Amino acid sequence: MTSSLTPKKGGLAALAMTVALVVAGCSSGSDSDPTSSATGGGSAEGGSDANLAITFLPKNLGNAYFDTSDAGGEEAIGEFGGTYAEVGPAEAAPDAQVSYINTLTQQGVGGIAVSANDPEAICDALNEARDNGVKVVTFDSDTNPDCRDIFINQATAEGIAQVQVDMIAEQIGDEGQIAILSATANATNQNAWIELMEEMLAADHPDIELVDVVYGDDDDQTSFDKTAALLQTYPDLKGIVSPTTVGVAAAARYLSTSEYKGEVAITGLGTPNQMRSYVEDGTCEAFALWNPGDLGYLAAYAAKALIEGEITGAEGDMFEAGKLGEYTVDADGVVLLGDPYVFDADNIGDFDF
Ligand code: RAM
Repeated sequence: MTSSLTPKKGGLAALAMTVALVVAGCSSGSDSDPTSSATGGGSAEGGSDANLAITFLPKNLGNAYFDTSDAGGEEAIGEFGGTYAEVGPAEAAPDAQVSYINTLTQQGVGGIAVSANDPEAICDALNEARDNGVKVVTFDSDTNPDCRDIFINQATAEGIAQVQVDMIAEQIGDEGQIAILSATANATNQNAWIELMEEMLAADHPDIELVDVVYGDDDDQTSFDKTAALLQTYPDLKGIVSPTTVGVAAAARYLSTSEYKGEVAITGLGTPNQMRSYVEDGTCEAFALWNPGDLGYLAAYAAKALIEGEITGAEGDMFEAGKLGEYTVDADGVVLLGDPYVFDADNIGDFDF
């Protein structure tokens, strides 16, 4: 298994180029069909009679993270000659994705790649889709395992929690009050990470006090307002951890023009392009993420392997994922992309996503 998000120099340059191509909507596959990948909803032939119409359903539209992950999916689907589409709600509400799933089932797509706003709320709709022959891949934020065929996990929950605990501890000198600014209250991924961060803080950082967990709903303005409220409520706050790209960017924007800039630490999970100016102006020392483009790319290849009947999602199943190489399905139908990666002033210039 490989990930192109690596600290090696050549890897960084290659990643920057790949990402630039993906963001520009180009496809690197010589056999790609830009007309089919530009439209969605129909079925496509992938060298067999398999229905390789695969639709991406993010938590919500208008989030740069999902723009990048879904562009990775589009690149992959272009490579194997399927039909890419993306649909999704404006707001990341628990059941906001249900109507989209029902429509995709009626349209008879081959696969759905979804990041879930809630572990349970979309399960009935997904299982109805599966009863009708649609393969379901969750990526980024899982449902309960019995509602999907495979979950593409960006990194282990322990690894994602640990890197954030390590960053905030280092940035505040391992003592003082901190708060967490999360996404939505029901998000499977953030809730798993927060639970582990709480355990790690309690076990290894006795002088750090987690005073509050608040929710910005992966909405820029709500996250901005929640940051202001945290700073007002806790005058001794030393740092904010935001395990969401929307939240960390909104909190950094608030801090960057406030009296707290450089005084209150901000870290968490962010995209380099959204965080660059805040790293450069000293608002944020370091933050982490993985490559969302690779995540979507891998989800698309997993959907293809399921649709073509090459795998069922059973432990030990193996499949090819284009430029990323070969992956193996672990227990509970989970496929692991790689490790989280820390961005700071020294390396952020190497990335463009
Ligand atoms: C936001 C979303 C997504 C999460 C990233 C880190 O874009 O909540 O689910 O994985 O942040």
